[in-house]
Amino acid sequence: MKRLIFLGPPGAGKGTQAKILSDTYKIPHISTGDILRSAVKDQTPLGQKAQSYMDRGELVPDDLILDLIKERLNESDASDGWVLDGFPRNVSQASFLEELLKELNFAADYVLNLEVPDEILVERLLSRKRKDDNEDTIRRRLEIYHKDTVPVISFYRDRNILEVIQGDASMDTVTTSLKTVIEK
Ligand code: B4P
Repeated sequence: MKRLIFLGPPGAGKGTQAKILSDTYKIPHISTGDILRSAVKDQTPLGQKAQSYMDRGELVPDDLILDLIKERLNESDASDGWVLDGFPRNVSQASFLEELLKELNFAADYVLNLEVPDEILVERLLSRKRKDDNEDTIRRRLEIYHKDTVPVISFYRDRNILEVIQGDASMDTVTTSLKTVIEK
């Protein structure tokens, strides 16, 4: 049984690697970015509220995300493990998740922090050409990452479940490094 949380800046490869681990270990891949993008595409009430934040490269407000994660982690397919990708993005989301996992009698096994230098992230994201991947938005997402998400790294380091993986390598190399940590 595996409960894995990915941390890392935008474009670090969280989504890419989370999908691979989800297929390898047959556990659901829960990506708040994918959930939000699909809500925007379908113009659901959540999508309508989230869209302007995402287009600006801001985090969407916690009140839009917390209930959504709670519901998703309570679904039956999440009882045997999961890969969380894109959540938590700030310390208040991390504290919420910690309480929620306690209530569910679960604990995260590993928090996998993918490290990649900013210059490489900008290059990767510009070549991806997603709607929120223009240079201004990318810079804003990186600023928000440094301000709001970097403190989450210390939150988990203090709990002794943080593993740092160099994400500035080929996709296969990164996957191998991740599996080495998870299967040790
Ligand atoms: P996310 O969907 O989480 O997107 P991301 O951080 O930009 O990308 P990720 O790190 O997953 O990169 P990927 O693998 O795709 O968030 C989007 C937006 O949603 C946020 O800005 C925010 O507004 C909102 N949001 C999401 N969660 C939220 C939350 N919890 N609270 C509030 N708001 C939230 O890789 C990027 C590119 O690099 C790809 O093209 C890939 O092919 C390439 N790549 C990957 N690994 C590589 C490697 N090893 N070498 C070369 N290229 C590689």
